[in-house]
Amino acid sequence: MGVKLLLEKAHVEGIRTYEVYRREGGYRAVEKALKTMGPDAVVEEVKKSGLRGRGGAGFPAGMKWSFIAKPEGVPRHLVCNADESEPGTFKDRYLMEFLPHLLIEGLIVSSFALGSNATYIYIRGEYAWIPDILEQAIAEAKANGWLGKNILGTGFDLEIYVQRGAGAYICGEETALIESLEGKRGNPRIKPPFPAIKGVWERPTVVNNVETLAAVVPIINMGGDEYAKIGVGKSTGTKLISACGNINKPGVYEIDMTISVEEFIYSDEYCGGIANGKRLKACIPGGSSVPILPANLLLKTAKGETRYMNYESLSDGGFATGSMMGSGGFIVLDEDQSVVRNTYTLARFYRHESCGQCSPCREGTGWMEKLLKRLLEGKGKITDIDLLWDIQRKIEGNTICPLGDAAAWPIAAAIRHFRDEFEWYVTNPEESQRRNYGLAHY
Ligand code: L3W
Ligand code: SF4
Repeated sequence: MGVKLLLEKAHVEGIRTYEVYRREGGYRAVEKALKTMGPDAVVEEVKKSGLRGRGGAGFPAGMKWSFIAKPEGVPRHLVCNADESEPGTFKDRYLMEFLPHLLIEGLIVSSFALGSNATYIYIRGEYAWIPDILEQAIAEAKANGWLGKNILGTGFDLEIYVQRGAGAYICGEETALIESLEGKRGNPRIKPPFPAIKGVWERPTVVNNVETLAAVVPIINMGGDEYAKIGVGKSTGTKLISACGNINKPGVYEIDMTISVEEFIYSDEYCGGIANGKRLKACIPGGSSVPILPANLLLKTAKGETRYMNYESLSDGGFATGSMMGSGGFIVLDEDQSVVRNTYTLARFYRHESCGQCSPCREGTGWMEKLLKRLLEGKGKITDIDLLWDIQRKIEGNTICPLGDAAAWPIAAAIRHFRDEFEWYVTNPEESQRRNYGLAHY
């Protein structure tokens, strides 16, 4: 049984309520941070912990916090990115639904560190039932003196507001989220300036993912150095993985990033193996924006080294930035799945979610969807595959926000690793239409 820092208490009866959460040791991190540490010391602990952003980019959280500008007399804000919309990713939902006080506690400590007196949770509209859970936890925390004016007599004031999104994936991109929070259409802004300099209402703002902010609680309780001893290399602490697709035990798992991908898929503690006795075909290890890997490259790297569930071991996917660890959305495909069809589903998703500001993304995502549909319908040509490759190349790196890249990478990886399957749709148009070619569930 691996170490559990976030989900340890998830199954305690009534943990969603303040009484039980407090009885189980909740809000100790707030007491410690506010009464004995001070803001700079909290930032220092988070830096020491090596915590990396859990939303997808893996950017060091302590470093981001230290970037926040502090102009005289200008309020600063913390924004919790709960717009979890990456296909295959549902770990933030789990945290918010079952451990709302853990998030609220993390937000109080983090707001204190950053000097935010008004902190926002921006939550995706489709998580319709969760804002009530969060509002309840906020009300309980306030009634017990953890929020409001002069918290614990330290002079620190904090209010937390929950803002619902309206169902746009792009609002998970931090600058689009900020625009939406300001009441505008969620169009990403050009960076720099980064939100840490100019964010909500042009004020210095830190945007962090739900899991990142929840992880601040164990970091403060155990100390940054102890946290950094868990995991390996620059993959410190634990990571939540939402596992789905053709596995026996889909769900949210907390791992300590030292386990191998093979163990994660096949051990009973985690995914429990491939469903229905099928063989593993491929996997998208970190949410739909990272490359798909065929089974042989998933379990071992091209050099034949065992692959582990951490940022470094999952970083040679052949795409420009980031790690295939991504948001931790682990999508498994068995031997019956069609990579072309799965790629089409993703292409359709990105076309639908493109905000339309940049031509390569707006036009390219539409073309890619059309070409993939043509292939799937048995009407494609071999040159369509080359055209697909060309279009994705022209999107990558040429857009305002990473959605363009995220639309391009899955297509690049699918063609790179499964070109024969794309060609099969061209050379076997009738059979491809007769076969009930599967689609993983995510
Ligand atoms: C100040 C600098 N701040 C960087 C900050 C920046 C941001 C963070 C990371 O995209 C990825 C995307 C998706 N001064 C700074 C600075 N920062 N340099 O650091 O920035 P960045 O640009 O590396 O990434 P991002 O814009 O946050 C996130 C990928 O994650 N993804 C997941 C997406 C979906 C979800 C979800 O549903 N939960 O996250 C999966 O791979 O494609 O590449 O805060 O401001 N010099
Ligand atoms: Fe909008 Fe796509 Fe450009 Fe991002 S890359 S700003 S989603 S058009």
